[in-house]
Amino acid sequence: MPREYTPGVRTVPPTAPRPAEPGRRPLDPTGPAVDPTGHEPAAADLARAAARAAADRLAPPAPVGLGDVVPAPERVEPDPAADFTLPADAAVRVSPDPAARDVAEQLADLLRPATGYPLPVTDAAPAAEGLALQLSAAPGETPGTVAAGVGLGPVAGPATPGPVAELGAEGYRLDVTPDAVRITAATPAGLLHGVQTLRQLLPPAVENPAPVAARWAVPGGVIVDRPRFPYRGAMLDVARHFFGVADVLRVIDHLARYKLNHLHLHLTDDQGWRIAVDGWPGLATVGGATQVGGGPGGAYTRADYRRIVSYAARRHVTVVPEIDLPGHTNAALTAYPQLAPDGVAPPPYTGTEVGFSYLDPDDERTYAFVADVLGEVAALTPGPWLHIGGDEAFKVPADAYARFVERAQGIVASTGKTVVGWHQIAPAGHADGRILQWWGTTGDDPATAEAVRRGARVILSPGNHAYLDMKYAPDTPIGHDWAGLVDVERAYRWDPGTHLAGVPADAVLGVEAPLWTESVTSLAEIEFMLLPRLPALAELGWSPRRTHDWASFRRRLAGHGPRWHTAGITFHPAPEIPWPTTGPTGLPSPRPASQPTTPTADLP
Ligand code: TNX
Repeated sequence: MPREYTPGVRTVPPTAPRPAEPGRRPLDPTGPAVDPTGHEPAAADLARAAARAAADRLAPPAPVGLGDVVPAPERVEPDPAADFTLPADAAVRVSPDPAARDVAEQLADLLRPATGYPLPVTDAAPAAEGLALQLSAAPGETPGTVAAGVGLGPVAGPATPGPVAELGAEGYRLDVTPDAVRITAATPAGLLHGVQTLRQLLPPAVENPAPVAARWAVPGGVIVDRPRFPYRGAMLDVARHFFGVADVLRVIDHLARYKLNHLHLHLTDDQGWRIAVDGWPGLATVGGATQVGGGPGGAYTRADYRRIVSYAARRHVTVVPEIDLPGHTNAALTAYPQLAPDGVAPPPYTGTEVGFSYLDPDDERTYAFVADVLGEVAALTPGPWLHIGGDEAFKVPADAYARFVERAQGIVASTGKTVVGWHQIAPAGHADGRILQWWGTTGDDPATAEAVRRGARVILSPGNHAYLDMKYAPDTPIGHDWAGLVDVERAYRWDPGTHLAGVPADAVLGVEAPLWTESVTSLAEIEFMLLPRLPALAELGWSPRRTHDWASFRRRLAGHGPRWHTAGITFHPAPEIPWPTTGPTGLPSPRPASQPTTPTADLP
C-alpha cells in the first residue's frame, strides 16, 4: 500500500528504509552525516548535511519583487504603489467550471498551511463585497473556454483585463492591486501556472507546513506570461533504483512549481521492469525483483500507475511512459527467455553497464510482446506520448535495429499515441509526428538533422547541460561525469533554439532534464540532484530568450533556497548561487553557503 502523500507537511524528506547494499550502509533520514563506525557516510547523509549546513546560514528573506519569478515571465510591469496583503478572511472565488474550481482548491490548499487562514473556495459573485479571492468567469468569453480570474478582494477595474485567447494553452495574466489579486487564463493549466507565480510572490514563509505569523504581501503590478516551448519536462529513472508512488508524486510537485508540464518515467531497463503488464505478469514479479546494487526493487501496479498519472494530470503534468527497446531489456528476459536471441534466461542484473541485452529483432514473438506491452501501457496513459527508448542497442546490427524501430513505431501509431525515442532511432524510417530525444554532447548529429528534415521534432536533453545525473563538481557525492560536470551555470547557459546543428527552433518541441538513478537511491538524493538545476532547465523551456541572463537567474534562484528549506526539500547549496546567508555573526554575508564563513575583525 503506498504511503499517503500530503504536500507541504514534511520537514524531513520521506526516505523509505532500504536494505543494505554492498558497500553502503542503511540510510537513516535523521542520522548523522558522519558514521561513528568510520564507514563512508552514505551519499544521502552527505546530501542532507550539505543542505542543512546551507539552510542554517540562510538569512531572513528580502522582500520579494514582482520580477523575482523562476522561470522568468514574458512581461513584468511592477507597480510599487499597488502591493496587496492577504487578509485573514480572504476567500477563493471561482467560476462554476469544475476544472477552474479545482485550480482554486489547489491554490487554497497551498496557502492554508502557512497562513492558517480558512480560505473557503466559493462561487464567484459578480459584485463580491469585502476581501475575497476570486476566480471568476471572464464575461464575453465563448462558452467552453475556461476564462477565469483569481482575485483577492473585490476585483477592481474591468473584469477582463486583456484578450484571454492571446495567452494560449498555458499562459496567464496576473493582476495585483491594493484591493485584489486576479489570475486570468484561457485554460486551467494557465491558471495553475499563475497560481505557481503567485506562490513565489508571497514571502518564503508561505512554504511552512504549519501556521506562522507573517504579513502575506504580494508585490503590485501586472505579469503577462506564456511558455516559449510546449514541452518542458524531467525524466525519472525508476528502473535502476525503484522509487515508490509517494516519491514520484513529490517529484511531480517540484515539476509543477517550475511550470514543467511533462514527467517522463523510464519504466524499464536491465536492472528492473517497473510496471505490471496483465498479459505478461512475470515482467513485474520476476523482472521487477531487484535493482542496482541488489535490494528488492519493485514495480507499479496498474492502480499505482493510474494514481501517478491522475495526480500529475491534476497539476497539468503529462506522464510520458518509456518502455526501453530493443536493448536495455535484461529484466524482461529474466522473466521471458523465449524473447532472448539464444532463448536462455540471463541472471538478474544489478550492475551499471549498458548495451549487452536485446530482444530478438528477427523473432515474431518479439513483436507480439511489444504490441501487448505498448497496448496496455497506452491504455493506462491519458497523455499523447509513448516512448520506446531505442538507446544503446549495441549488439543489434544496424539494419535489424532500423527494422525493429520501424515496426515499434507502427505499433505505437496503432495505439493512437505519438512515438518518442532517444535520438538513436533517427536512421529508422519516418513515422508521423515522431519525436527524437537528443542526449548527445556534441551539438551536431547529421542523422538527427536528417530525421528532422523528414519531419521529426526534437526534445533537447543534451548530456553536458541537461543530464541531472551528472555531478555538479568533482566532489559531488553521487552521480556520473561521462558528459562532464554540470554545475548550475552549465545547466543554464545554452539555447534550446540553436543548440543542435540543423535543428531549427521550430523543430524543437522543448527541453527535458533526465535523472538517471544508477547512483541515486532515495528521495533526498533525487532532490539533491534536481535542485537547484531543474529550475535552470525550466527557465530555458519557458522563458523568452531575451530574458536569458545568468546574473538575473542566479539572483532570482537564490531566493528559492529559503523556500525549499522551509518546505523540507533537500537541495544542493551550489556555490555559484548567492544564497541569502548569515555568517557566524548573524549578519548577512555575501559568501556562498557551501563555503565556511569566518568572522572578520572589521564587522561590527
Ligand atoms: C546513458 S542517455 C544512458 C542511460 C544511462 C545514462 C547514465 C541514454 C539514453 N542512455 O542508460 O543511465 O547514460 O548517464
